[in-house]
Amino acid sequence: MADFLPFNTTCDFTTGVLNPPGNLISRYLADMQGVFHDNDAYVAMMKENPKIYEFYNVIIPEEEGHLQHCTSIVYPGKVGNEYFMTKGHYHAIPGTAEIYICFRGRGKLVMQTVKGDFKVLDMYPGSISYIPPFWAHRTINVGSEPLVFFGVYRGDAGHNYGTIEEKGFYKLVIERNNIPTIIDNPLYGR
Ligand code: PAN
Ligand code: ZN
Repeated sequence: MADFLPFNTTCDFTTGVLNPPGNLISRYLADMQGVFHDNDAYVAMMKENPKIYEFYNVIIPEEEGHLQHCTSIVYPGKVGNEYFMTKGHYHAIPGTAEIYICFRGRGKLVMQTVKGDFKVLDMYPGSISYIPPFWAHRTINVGSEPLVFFGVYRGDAGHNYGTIEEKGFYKLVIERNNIPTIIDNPLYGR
């Protein structure tokens, strides 16, 4: 690891774009079947298949001593009354934490554990959110501009999407009377 040389990446705080871009992953609505609770709204919106979010990963070895880091951009919008959001995941090594620093926009950071704990934090420019070991995490754009944030986590943490894909999050964030509102997930476990 001592052979690995220091380097800079440049981030545009407004767009979240990294230079060099590293590994860019874009997720469109078509990549998120079964994620949003209103399937009729999902099907109707599939005519446009909008981009929901993307993230730029700096290329770092997947080893314990390193730190993965990336920027994410969640676009504004809704599927029915549910805001655009990330898929969400546990880390493949579940006992690895993460820090999110928000640069732009308004978000909700939804977190849960397999034991049943649940927590939501606000994301706003300057917020530094600590996602402790063992907490699944998803980000939701509840504003009208892109939600842009930086994340950093252990090099070998990896991603486990399967648990969330199978069961979902315990709760959802929907718009009700123009206000982001947390409700029980009617589809949890189905
Ligand atoms: C983030 C997320 C990113 C996209 O970099 O990977 O925001 O969300 P999903 O991975 O849930 O699609 C992170 O938490 N990395 O560990
Ligand atoms: Zn993560």
